[in-house]
Amino acid sequence: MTAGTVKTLFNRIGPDKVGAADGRLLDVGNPSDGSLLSRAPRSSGVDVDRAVAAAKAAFRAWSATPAPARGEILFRAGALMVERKEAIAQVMAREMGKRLEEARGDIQEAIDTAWYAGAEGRRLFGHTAPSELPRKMGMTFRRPIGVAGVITAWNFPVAVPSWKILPALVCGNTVVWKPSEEAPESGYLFAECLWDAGLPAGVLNVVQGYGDEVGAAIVDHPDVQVLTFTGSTAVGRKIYETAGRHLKRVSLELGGKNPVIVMPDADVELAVDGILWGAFGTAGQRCTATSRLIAVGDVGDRVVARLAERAKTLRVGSPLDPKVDIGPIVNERQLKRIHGYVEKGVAEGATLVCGGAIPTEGELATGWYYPPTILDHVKAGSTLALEEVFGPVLSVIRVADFDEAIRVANEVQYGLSSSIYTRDVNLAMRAVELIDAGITYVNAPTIGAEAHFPFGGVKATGNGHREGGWMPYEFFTEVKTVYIDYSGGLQRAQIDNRND
Ligand code: UN1
Repeated sequence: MTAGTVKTLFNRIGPDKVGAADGRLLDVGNPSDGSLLSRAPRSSGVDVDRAVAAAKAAFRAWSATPAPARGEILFRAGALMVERKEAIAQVMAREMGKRLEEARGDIQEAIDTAWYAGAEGRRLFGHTAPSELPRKMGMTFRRPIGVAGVITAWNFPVAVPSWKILPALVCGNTVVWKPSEEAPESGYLFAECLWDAGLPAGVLNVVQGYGDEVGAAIVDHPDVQVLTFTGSTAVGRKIYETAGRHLKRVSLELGGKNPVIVMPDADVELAVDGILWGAFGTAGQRCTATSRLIAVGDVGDRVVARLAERAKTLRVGSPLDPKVDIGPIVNERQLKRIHGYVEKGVAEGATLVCGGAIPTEGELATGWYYPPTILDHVKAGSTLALEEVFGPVLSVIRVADFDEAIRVANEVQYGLSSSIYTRDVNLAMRAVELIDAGITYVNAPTIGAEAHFPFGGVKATGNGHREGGWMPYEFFTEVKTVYIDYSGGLQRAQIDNRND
């Protein structure tokens, strides 16, 4: 690619489309072929300070705008996303390597969220309850918090930001967002739908750059009252520590090590379809990806044999080719990390069933590709059984019975998504009850959460919050309790209503 076609990207601070204050840029590569796609601002604390000041200045008017009117802007933004879906998908597929079909799905998830969040402008319900005293009532209202700091990952460059930004906005907060440095243009194009829909200047500000420069400055900024982050558990832990010192409200969406339990009575063909899609869709680069197959009893041999046959038919290649099943890994560092896990798994005694080698010849050698990889007889408690790989790697753990399957499912530090394949409704319901995870699917893959249901996990996957559905509206508001005494006299709670 010639230098002339390399795009220059921008921040957006208040009404201004600007570069980093000190003019620095970072390179954005195409993982399919290693070419240079664009240069984005490599911003720093100065840029964050300006963005936070713009967000703070915009807060008064935005928070005073009636919530239904805020919602209408989100509806208009949703309509623009529908119009621009293909154009944004094309950029996303090039920036982070997601297949076009999946890139369209990523944007669709944001569109779904826009409809939900827009309508929430006419809800944002409070509660009313009877008072313990006569001629007195109690009720609650929701109030916006202030400036929200949003830091997101590259693997869902539009969907995941939409889960955070759209609820934050309809609740009346203003936002400073750092999109991932791997997908800065996808992020900018999503934000542009909101600006073009009529979002006032300063309500949503975008600051491009690296986590340790821009992200850290957002987390540490005293005028950012609420933070939401999707990324690794290690970074989430640091953010929580810093934010804790400031007493900030924080929502963290972190790692996963998602299991599929296959029982001997399962429909094996259905399970294989679900495991292949869950493990190798988006090249395994989802926090919901199927990372462990826990095969119970004699189903192990059958399911592994079918998986191996089918995995070999999956095509690895350009995300722009509709015949391709698995696109590239986002960058070289991740590719090496994934391969390192596979080597470690083999060293720890697992059997390599298929994949497991970085392509060194032909077209695939020019990008960051990794084949669908299955390791069988991975030992419970070994590295591959416990750590998040974030690539197209499936570890098969063989167990004797249902109880052992649950024990193994729960032995990891994470608890995001999970699944069981069985025809036995009692076992399915027991799995729903016993698996430590935020999401459990029955006879369906671990990926594919819908925008109107809560999304999030337990243990080291998060800190107790949920995105999606009705829950983020609680997170992005403060509750105000109001008592109205219309008795005309002093009434003392806990005292005047008692005669004991
Ligand atoms: C993520 O990987 O961070 O359930 C989000 C799914 C998608 C969202 C994944 N709807 O796989």
